[in-house]
Amino acid sequence: MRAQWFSEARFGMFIHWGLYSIPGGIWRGREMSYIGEWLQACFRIPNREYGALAARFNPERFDAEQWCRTARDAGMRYLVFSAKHHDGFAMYRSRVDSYNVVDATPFGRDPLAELAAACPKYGLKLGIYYSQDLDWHHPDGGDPGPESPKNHGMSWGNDWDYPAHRGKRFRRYFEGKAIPQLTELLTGYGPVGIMWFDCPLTISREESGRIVELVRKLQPDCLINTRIGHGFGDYGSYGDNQLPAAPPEGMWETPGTLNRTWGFKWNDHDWKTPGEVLSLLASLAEKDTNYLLNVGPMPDGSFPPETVRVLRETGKWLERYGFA
Ligand code: FUL
Repeated sequence: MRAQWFSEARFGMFIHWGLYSIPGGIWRGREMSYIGEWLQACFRIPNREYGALAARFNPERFDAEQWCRTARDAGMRYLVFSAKHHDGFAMYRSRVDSYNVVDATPFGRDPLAELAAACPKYGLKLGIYYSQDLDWHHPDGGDPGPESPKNHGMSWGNDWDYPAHRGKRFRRYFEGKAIPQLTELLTGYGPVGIMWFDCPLTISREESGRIVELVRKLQPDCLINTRIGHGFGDYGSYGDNQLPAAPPEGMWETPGTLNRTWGFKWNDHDWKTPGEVLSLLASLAEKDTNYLLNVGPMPDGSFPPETVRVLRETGKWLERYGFA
């Protein structure tokens, strides 16, 4: 069964890493209270200015093998890497759009390629996060418009660079960027275990279905989470940090943070203890729900020391009692 590995996996590593990791929640001396990867929307930073962060992206300590080893030693069986978050910046080499980590940064390496090569060595399945709807860099990226409710006071779409909501044609972004980039991701990195989609706010049923078809065609064994939208998907994504009440049918996963953010924030020190992680893992496992626990790597490419400590302790405990 193509999904068997997922039901048995129980524990995975979510990785949110991007340009937002550099300011780490602080922009021009002002600190945001919301999750770090929303920095651009929070401060309504124009793309010209936000994109300039790319010139400073040079994570000398990035080591895909080290990331994978940390995941494996924590008892995790898969990882999901943010190939493109809502800011629209591709964290892999994209020929479709030069707004990507290889072409736009002094780093010039493709972290997704390095992770794809490292994962199998540590028994990990590779998953890819792709924001299929929201894209703040593209003029036609998903935008529910000024009448729709805000997200913690922020616009969902980029209405600071591109205010004319009615002139936006999602289709142009969808055909011109999302589909071609998804094609790159599904053809350039070997077997993909999961395509992890998010925030289906404006995408149509037909468009979500098109993505499903593309994944099925290019990677028949790849699983899709339900945040693809419109009831599609192979397994259910609960809300962020959500503990399900009753064991549901089918396969489920809860994405969770280790502190209060996904993308790295300099001043978020509110770490869960290994005991808390273990008890969440156990409660979720009891409900046949995988735990996709997040790591927000720092701008230098390393994991925050606290993250490493908590994950190491968690893994040691699981091993001692025969769970890993
Ligand atoms: C949410 C996103 O908006 C957050 O930035 C994060 O990626 C989380 C896992 O999903 O819906």
